[in-house]
Amino acid sequence: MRFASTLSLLGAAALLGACSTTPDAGDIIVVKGEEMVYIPGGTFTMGDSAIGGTVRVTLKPYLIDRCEVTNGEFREFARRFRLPFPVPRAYDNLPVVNVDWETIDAFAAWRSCRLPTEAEWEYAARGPRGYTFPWGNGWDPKLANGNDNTDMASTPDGSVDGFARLAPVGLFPKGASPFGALDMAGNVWEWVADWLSPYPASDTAIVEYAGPTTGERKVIRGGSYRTSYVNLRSFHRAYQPPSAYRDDVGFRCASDYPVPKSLVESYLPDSLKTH
Ligand SMILES: [Ca+2]
Ligand SMILES: [Ca+2]
Repeated sequence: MRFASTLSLLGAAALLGACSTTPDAGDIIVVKGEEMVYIPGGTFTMGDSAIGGTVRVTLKPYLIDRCEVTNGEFREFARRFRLPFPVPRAYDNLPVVNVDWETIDAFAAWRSCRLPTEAEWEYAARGPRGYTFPWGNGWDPKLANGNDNTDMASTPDGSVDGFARLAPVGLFPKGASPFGALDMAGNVWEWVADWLSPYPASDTAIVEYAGPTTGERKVIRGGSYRTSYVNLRSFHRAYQPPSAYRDDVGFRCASDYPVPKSLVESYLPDSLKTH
């Protein structure tokens, strides 16, 4: 999803212009027309000791979509490859759902991106301080589109997030992750690249951890408008077969950094263009 906010684009351009050769964490970089946030490399603890264990992971710099992929974005892909896509244009700002893993993997390649690894997804959501939720450690139902009818869904004043089903992407800016990614908690679950597997035991941080190369179930992350805050915790793992279609599972793309010069929009300073 690309926001046509002059302010945000000017702000990003100013930020990038002030840099020498490397963006700052959370800077927005537009790649093939889509806003992605820059995440510097880092080492963090993936998972949670109370639910399935942890693993130390070291990541190289990468980009991840600021928002979930929308119906509007997916429509172009479907048209190009003559895929049936009977979703009305009125829903173009909603996240795409009912998409199987193979199809979205192909979408990511078409966009010159890829799916995030599970580790990249979790780091993008929790940030370097390892928050429980993208915004911090405390649950707040106003900061994400979760299930309005579960325990703790309501705030003390009785209000909820305002969406019984899908919300347009990017409507919870106060729920942004430390890197500026939106809807990492709730709205739709998000497919990642990895097959489900227990985290490996390791005495040292694993570089670019990406799970096993084969499996039967793909990981989904972040919870959805159907789920309680428990599933919206950023370390929570769920899964389904790659052939599954669900009306509350979508995705976002990631990319290595730097990206090829030809894919980056013109406002990016020459100092940031490589290859
Ligand atoms: Ca909701
Ligand atoms: Ca989400």
